[in-house]
Amino acid sequence: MEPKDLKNRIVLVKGDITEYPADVIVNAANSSLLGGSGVDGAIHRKGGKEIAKDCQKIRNTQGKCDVGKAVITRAGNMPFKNVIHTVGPVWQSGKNNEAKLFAEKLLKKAYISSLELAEKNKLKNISFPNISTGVYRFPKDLAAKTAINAVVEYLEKSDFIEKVNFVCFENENFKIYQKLLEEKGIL
Ligand code: AR6
Repeated sequence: MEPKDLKNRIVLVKGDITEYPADVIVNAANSSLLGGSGVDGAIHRKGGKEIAKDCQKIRNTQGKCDVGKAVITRAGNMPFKNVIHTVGPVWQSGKNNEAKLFAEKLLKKAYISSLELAEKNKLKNISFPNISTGVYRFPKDLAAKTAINAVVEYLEKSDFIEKVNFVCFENENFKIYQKLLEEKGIL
């Protein structure tokens, strides 16, 4: 696929994911699905009890959400059709190369699982936060590269998803994405 075609389907945004219009937003959750800090905290605060209720229901029926997997709930008080909750890998410092590759693979899987779940639920416009780059301490540049490559690979295979919004809360992440997307001719 030409960069110009991806240009229309990948959007870079600086700000709060709960404030940017989309069909569905992705939450960087943890395996318990019971909430936390960072973007998870913001989404549960804004969305209200409905999201926690749905997460609890999933816990009761399916159990915990493994790293790299994704589940879907309603969006509560937010103007989205749904929220997809995925779990990124925790980065451990002093990783050997094998462990680093495994972490990258799991982060890629979190993006792909979310896109697959969006498509399965007929959601065409999806926003992602910078999964694993906060509490889970994944190196920001490697996380951005992994996220962009996963999304590009998916969009090249399937034309169902119309828009993927990378919503960067921090300026540092925004700049990293800007540089990488420009290098690929997407921005
Ligand atoms: N909109 C968009 N991005 C945000 C927002 C927001 N409102 N708030 C923070 N971010 P993190 P993780 C960015 O820590 O590293 C939670 O406790 C933030 O700047 O939210 O995957 C969960 O329950 C960072 O770049 O998620 C898990 O236990 C990015 O979101 C754990 O943290 C991800 O940071 C998951 O850690």
